[in-house]
Amino acid sequence: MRQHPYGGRVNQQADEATPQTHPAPDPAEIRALMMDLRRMAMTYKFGIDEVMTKISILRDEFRHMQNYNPVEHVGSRLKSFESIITKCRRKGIPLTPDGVREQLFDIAGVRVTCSFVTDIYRVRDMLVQQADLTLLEERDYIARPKPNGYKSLHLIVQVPVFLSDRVEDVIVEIQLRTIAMDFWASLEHKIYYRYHRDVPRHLTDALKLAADVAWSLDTSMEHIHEEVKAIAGVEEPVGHRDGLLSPEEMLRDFWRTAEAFDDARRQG
Ligand code: 0O2
Repeated sequence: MRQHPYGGRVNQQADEATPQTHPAPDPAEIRALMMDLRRMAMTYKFGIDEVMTKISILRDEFRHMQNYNPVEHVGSRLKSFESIITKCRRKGIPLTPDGVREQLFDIAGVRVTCSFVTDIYRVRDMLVQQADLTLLEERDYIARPKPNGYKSLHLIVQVPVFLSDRVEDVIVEIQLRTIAMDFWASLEHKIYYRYHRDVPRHLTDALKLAADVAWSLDTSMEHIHEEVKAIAGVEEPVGHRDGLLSPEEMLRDFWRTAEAFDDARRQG
């Protein structure tokens, strides 16, 4: 017997006697494999949930305590089955649940879009110092952009997911980038697939130029932001705080509630 590409066993003798026909896999094995894949997809989804919650807490705390929001947008995706197969083939990873689990690190992906480059590293530092998050690998494509102009900070992290009967360590890829980097990467991704990875030279040149322009925009915006931040007492406009209370408003609310509570106690 040898391993079927998707994990089941195939009868080698039967396979060798009739090489052009594939033996029908055992239905019980298919059921077990389907169950394994479903469980795997679910744990990756829980891994994403854990990371999303961490980012959401950091984002809200920052907004409440510093009147500042370093995170513009957070998105997540579970890599599609087709995309997993393509990547496994490209990288020679065995198409088995174990092969995928052990060698493919971007099945669960979270993308964080920040306003400024410094925010990217600030969010990174806040995440990696958390005790239950392990940084397995870091690829800094901002410090060392890809030759095509791609920039982002990639973190491969491991987070524990507490299930009913066990704890599973799930690997999640976190991509951190600015709005300008994200704009560039989305367009490049579309072009790359539109031309089936064989992009004409004039477009790769134009993309490289656009990446340089995007970087220049990021740098200028950061300088303007730093200058404005240096002006004492500058706060983010209330309208931009998504209805969140400022620390002062929270305190006022707290005292109002405390006074109402005291009044009720005195009367009661
Ligand atoms: P999708 O559709 O987002 O899932 P390696 O061969 O080890 O260098 P690997 O393992 O793909 O490559 O790691 P890498 O380079 O860090 O890329 C991981 C993901 O980053 C990619 O996943 C993309 O999402 C993104 N990325 C990396 N390079 C580029 C790029 O040049 N352009 C754009 N637009 N995105 C990029 P997938 O599986 O390629 O794609």
